[in-house]
Amino acid sequence: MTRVLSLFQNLGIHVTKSRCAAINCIRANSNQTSPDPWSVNPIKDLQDLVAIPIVKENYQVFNPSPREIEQGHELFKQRSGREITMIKSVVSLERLPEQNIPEVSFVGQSNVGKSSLISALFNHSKDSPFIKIGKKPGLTKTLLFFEVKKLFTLVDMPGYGKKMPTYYMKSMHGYLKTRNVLCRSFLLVDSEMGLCDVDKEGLRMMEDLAKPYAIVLTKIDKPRRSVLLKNLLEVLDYINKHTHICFPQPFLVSSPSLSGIKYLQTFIAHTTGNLHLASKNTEQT
Ligand SMILES: Nc1nc2c(ncn2[C@@H]2O[C@H](COP(=O)(O)OP(=O)(O)O)[C@@H](O)[C@H]2O)c(=O)[nH]1
Ligand SMILES: [Mg+2]
Repeated sequence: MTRVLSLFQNLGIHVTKSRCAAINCIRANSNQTSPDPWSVNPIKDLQDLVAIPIVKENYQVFNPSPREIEQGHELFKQRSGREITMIKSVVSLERLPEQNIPEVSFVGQSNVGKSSLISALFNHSKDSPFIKIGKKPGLTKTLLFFEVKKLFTLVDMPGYGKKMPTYYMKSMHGYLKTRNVLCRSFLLVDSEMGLCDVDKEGLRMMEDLAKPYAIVLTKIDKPRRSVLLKNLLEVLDYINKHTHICFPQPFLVSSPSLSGIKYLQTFIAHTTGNLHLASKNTEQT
């Protein structure tokens, strides 16, 4: 805990017991009017650990209302059996499906939780497409395309990393560089491990590609809250100092508990042009 506190101090964040108590009190009261824990941005659940806003106010650019979050979530619900389907699994760039609807992709190291996250995004639909979740790293070796109600496509990418064969790397890079319908990528980082060298390599690649992307911290059910906060603060510091293209607000998710899933669903609905947000302070992204 001492190390965590000194890290906060290095990042210029002052933690006090009395302010924690005050914020806790406000949270306790506000929780009474917030019946659905899945609708909340999980960053808010860490706010009681520090006395100043975790994400600076001018970086809080995505602020959907509870109603908008329900609308975003609604888009991922499957009503009839074939509204959300896996349309293609491809290895080479020549075989990419021809799509004229917006696309978002999920990029990250093997085992970071890409397939689990896509599965969780579809979790509330009873006939979700079957998605393989790896016990061993490197299970997804192709680009998997999931179409949602003919409105947009989610793409599960092969995990990158040191052991990634050159042709996977080429197809991933080529896809990210040339895909015209790609409107946002999500680079996934394990919230328990924090940013590691391979993640930073991925971030440099995304910056070089200069295509819109955001960071998603996965597996937030695993680390202690203090560790999660420390790793989140490091990610925010990295975004601030080393990126120009990255969306300023990271997304926090847990696939088994579904924490943060509705909030991310809403962002995807918005970023693919399927949900207009009227909320004050929401940047047109
Ligand atoms: N506790 C926890 N485990 C997760 C989460 N997401 C993924 N996992 C586990 O991490 C492993 C790799 O997940 P997978 O989705 O296959 O990762 P991928 O290689 O990036 O597609 C599997 O054993 C998952 O059950 C999460 O949010 N919380
Ligand atoms: Mg996978």
